[in-house]
Amino acid sequence: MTTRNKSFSTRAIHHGYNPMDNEGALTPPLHLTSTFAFESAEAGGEMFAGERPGHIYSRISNPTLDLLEKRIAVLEGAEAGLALSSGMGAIAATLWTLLAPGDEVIVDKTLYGCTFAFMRHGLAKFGITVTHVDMTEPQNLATAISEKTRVVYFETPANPNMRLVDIAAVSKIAHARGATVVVDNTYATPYLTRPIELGADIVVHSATKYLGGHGDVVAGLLVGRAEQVSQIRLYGMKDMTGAVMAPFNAMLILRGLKTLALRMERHCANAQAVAAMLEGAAGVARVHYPGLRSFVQHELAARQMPGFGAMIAFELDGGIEAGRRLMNRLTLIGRAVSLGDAESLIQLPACLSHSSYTDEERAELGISDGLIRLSVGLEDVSDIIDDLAQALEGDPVRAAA
Ligand code: 4LM
Repeated sequence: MTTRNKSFSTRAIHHGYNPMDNEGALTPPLHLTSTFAFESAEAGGEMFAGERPGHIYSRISNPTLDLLEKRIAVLEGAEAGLALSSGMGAIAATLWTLLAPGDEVIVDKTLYGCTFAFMRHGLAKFGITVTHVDMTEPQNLATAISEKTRVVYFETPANPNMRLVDIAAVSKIAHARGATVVVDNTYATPYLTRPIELGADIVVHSATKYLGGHGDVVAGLLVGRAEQVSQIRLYGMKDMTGAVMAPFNAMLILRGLKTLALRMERHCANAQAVAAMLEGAAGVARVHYPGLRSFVQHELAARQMPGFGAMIAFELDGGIEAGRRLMNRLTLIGRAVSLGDAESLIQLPACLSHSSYTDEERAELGISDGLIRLSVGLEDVSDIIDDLAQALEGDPVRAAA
C-alpha cells in the first residue's frame, strides 16, 4: 500500500505492505533466506548486471528488509532507505562510500563516542582529514569549509550534551560548496525532525534506539536520494563493511515503528516533567534539555522540533563523584548505556559511551566529565521523578549545601 498522502502513524503501520499480496497475513512474512533462486541462468545474469529487478543474495537485499527500507524512507520524507546491521554500520558504510583519500569531512564538535573514534582514529588513518567545527554557530562552517570538504556530518541533538544544529542553515552553507550533508537523527527520530525536508542529503540512524524502541535489537538505517542510497548499498554495505541487517531484526524494527509516534509523545511528556524537576532540585548545577526555557538553543529547538525528545543531560554540584553516587542510589532507573528504550536508563558518558575520547579530547570538544545522561523511558513519570528525588536527597554534597 502506498501511503504518501497519509499521516505519520498511518504510514508507520501500513506503508509498502498489502496483506492480500501475502495470503492475508496481517504481519509481513519474515524472509529467513540467505540466497534466492534464479528462474534461469540468463535471468540470474541479468539480475547481476542490474538489468532485471529481484533479489540475489541477502547481503545485497531481502524482501523483509525491503519493506523496512520503504517505511523508513517514507517516514523521513526521502526517496530511498537502506537497512544495516547497526548504527555504526550505517555510518561507516555511508562515509566509506562518500570519502576518498585527500578528502575532508567536517564534523560537529560533539559526536557519539564510537562515531568520533571511527572518524578520528579510523578515517584519519586512511588519508581523510577530519575537522571539528562548532556547528551550533553555522557561520563557523562557512569559515572552515573548502573545496576539499566532501561531507559535513553532525548529530542534532548531539550525544551526549544536547547541542542542536540548525539543519537548514548548515545545509545551505554546505551545498554552496558542493558538500554532502549527513545527519545522525537517532536522538530526534523522524517523528520530531526530518532533516531531508530541511535540506540534508543523507540521514543515518541507530535503529537500536527509539526506532526499535524495546532494547532487544542492534540495527541501523539510512535514507537519502535513490542513486546515493544505491551506491551505499552496493559499495559501502555490500563490499566495504558487509554490515547487512538480519531479516529477523528488520521484523523487530518494523514492529517498533508501528508505535513510534505513541512512544515519542509519552517519552517527550515524561522528559519535560523530569527536566523541570531536575532544574528545580538542590544539588543540580545545570540541566540541558531543549524543552526548558533556560536551554541556550531553546528558540532553535522550538523552530526545528515539534517535541523536544527524551534525552536529558545534567550536571551535579559535586561533579563526577556525585554523579556516580546518584547512579548507585537509583532503584528504578537502569544503569546502562544505549537509549530510547521503554526503560529509563542513566550513564556517565565520560566513563562509558564517550570513553573512546581521551580526557584531552573530551576537554577540547566540550564534553564535561561530570555530565550525566538520562534516557527518559515510558514508565509512569511520578515513579521516575521519585527515584531521582530519593537518589539526590541522600547526597552528602546536597545535604551540606
Ligand atoms: C550510546 N549510542 O550512546 P549502534 N549514533 C548515535 C548513537 O547514540 C549511537 C550510534 C550512532 C550508544 C550506544 C551504546 C547518535 C549509539 C551507534 O549502537 O551501532 O546501533 O549505533 O549509549
